[in-house]
Amino acid sequence: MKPVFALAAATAAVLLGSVAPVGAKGPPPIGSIPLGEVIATLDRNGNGCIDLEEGRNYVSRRFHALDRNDDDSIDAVEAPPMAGETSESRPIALTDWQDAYHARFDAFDADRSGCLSLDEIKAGRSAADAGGR
Ligand SMILES: [Ca+2]
Ligand SMILES: [Ca+2]
Repeated sequence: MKPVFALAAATAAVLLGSVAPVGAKGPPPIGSIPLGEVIATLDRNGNGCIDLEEGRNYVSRRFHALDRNDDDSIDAVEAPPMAGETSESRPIALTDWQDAYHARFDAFDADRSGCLSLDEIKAGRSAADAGGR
């Protein structure tokens, strides 16, 4: 793709309100999944809540989908920082990505059950919206 064409495409994306990075694929950030769908999307063992491992598998899949050159590092080209991301610095190593997820999981898991209920996710997101990132 020639630079001038890429620029035109990027401008069009901005104008259309779609600012997804070029080539970005894979699952969306957990934080962007609608509240009513997040449990159904991530709850693989059907216990009605998101276990640490279920969320961890999800964010790991997402990491590898974003890591297009498979160097186990996500740079700013592969994934420009977006609102709601767990980290805004680049590049991000897989371990840092998972650590950020763990920290977020712990912050959300109010009753320390090791599993996030819909209420906990709802409360966690409200807290994040209020400024705690
Ligand atoms: Ca589960
Ligand atoms: Ca990479």
